[in-house]
Amino acid sequence: MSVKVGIIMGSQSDWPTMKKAADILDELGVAYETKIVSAHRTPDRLWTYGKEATGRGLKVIIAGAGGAAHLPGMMASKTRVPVVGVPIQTRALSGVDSLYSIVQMPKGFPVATMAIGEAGAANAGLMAAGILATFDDALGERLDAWRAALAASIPDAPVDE
Ligand code: RP5
Repeated sequence: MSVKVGIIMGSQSDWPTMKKAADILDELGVAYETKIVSAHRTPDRLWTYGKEATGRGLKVIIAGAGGAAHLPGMMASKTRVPVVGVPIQTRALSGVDSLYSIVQMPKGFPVATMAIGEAGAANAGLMAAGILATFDDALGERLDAWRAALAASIPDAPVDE
């Protein structure tokens, strides 16, 4: 199975959040790779990753970063592969800093920005799967089944706990 999704993050400390994207892709049988790529600490690694992304067959890049979170936007500037951004929840500003850093891209270089934190990371996995499912019917069926199972798990009415 060739790797079509790259999950990149600015730091090892982002992995517990970004693992939620990987978990979804595991559930849906989507091959992915993981890599630490920091806009500030390893800019050359960022440049090389972006430059080679299309040639290596990547179809979606999920990029998570926190604080001055320039990784998703810089990656979007370097490759036409769609970038899904995940704002990491930070201690100082609860991830609002990450969100604003990622979402406010100038016209021309979009980043599909998810919610702050683990829900955003999980949704990034689902977003990547949805994109791949536009040209992979079998994956589309697995994604439909995943969504149906989630809907079926929601009770009709609340109960006293
Ligand atoms: C960002 O700085 C990373 O994405 C991470 O969210 C944040 C803090 O990194 P560490 O100091 O924990 O390595 O570049």
